[in-house]
Amino acid sequence: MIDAGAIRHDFPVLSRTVYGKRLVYLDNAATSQKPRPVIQTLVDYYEGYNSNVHRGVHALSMEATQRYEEARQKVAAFIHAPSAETIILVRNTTEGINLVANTWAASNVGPGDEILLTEMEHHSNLVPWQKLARQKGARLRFIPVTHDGFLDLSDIDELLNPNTRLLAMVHVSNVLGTINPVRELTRKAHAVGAAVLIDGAQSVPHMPVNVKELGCDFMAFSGHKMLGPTGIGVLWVKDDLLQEMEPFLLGGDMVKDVHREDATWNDLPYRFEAGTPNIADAIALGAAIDYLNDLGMKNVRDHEMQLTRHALEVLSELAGDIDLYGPKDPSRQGGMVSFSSREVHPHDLGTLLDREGIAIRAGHLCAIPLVRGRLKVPGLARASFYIYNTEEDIDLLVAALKKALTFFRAKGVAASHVH
Ligand code: 7TS
Repeated sequence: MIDAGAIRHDFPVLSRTVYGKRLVYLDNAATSQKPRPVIQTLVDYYEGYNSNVHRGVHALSMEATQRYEEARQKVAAFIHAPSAETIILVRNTTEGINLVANTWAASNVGPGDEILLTEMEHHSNLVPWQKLARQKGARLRFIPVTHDGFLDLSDIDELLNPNTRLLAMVHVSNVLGTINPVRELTRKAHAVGAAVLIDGAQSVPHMPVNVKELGCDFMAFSGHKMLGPTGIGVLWVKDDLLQEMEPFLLGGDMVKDVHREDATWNDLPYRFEAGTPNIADAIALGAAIDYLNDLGMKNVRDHEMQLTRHALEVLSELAGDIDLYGPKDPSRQGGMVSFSSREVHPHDLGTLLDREGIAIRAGHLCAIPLVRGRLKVPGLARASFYIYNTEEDIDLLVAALKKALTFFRAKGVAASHVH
């Protein structure tokens, strides 16, 4: 069990006020807050052993290298990767996916090939594939999303076919919260010879994830959504594919030997980490993983399920005023709820909630084809939870929502904002 009330004390920012109100932070799918041990790890690095890695013979550099490589091992263990060599440290999920598009996919996707995505992808698992498909003469295809927010698998045996080179899909949707059946889909994709990339940005921070069990070939996620600093993320690649991949960024640290006309590549995974890496933030991601492991990822998931259950329950009191999106089933969705008002534009709702100290996300949530194309709304409001959120936070959200809706109704201006 997670004691969110106690955990909150580890997060300095949660004790601040916004417009004189206690901060209620419900924008965790965008980025999480950072606990003191993570912040202290950054300070310790810069005050105690700041230096470059992998190249120094001096004590500070060896210390930094050791801590940096320990962080890589913590990441590997956290997702049950078979070895630390299969962990590439990047900036974020977006960079991880772009790395795959520019390396493995650049050499393995050709004219007439198909890349299968879903209709619920974040732009970072869509736009890189659009460019690749244009360059290679490949075709993008999409698994549709049903009205209640699930993948519609009725045509999956046609969508996954011998032309499919890659299935790239989100594990947990950042818009609907839907937990996708990635393990089953990975098996099906492998049966037709396609590789599988999973966008784990909204799953790895919130539930136990085991890449060996899932069986996928690539998994990308961001440190900043799992208590770590910004600027550090992870791309995991299955060993046999990693061995074949050509480097993406070229320069220092990724080479073994360099001649005037050519060069040989460094060992794995260093050949994919050109230049000075994000040392401090990687080490602090290790501290974030320690923090999550101390809580236990199953407990994290259970806590968020409980919060989602509570949110769905109390939001149902507003059934006449707001529409809820996604599964509406805590066991089938991540810790978030998305909704829209029939009368008030989500940005206006977000702004009024902000005046009450409540931080939510509003808009297209970086998934325009899903939100505007499929759900056909201008935007959504999303409350997303983490380990330090309480049922009281959700009650404050609902009270503020009621107040905002009453305010707009009284002013009678709301309808003109919805377009
Ligand atoms: N994939 C998913 C599913 C995401 O939710 C996000 C960020 C990304 C990829 C990109 O992560 P980044 O760290 O590379 O930026 N999602 C959100 C969100 O929902 N609100 O703000 C960022």
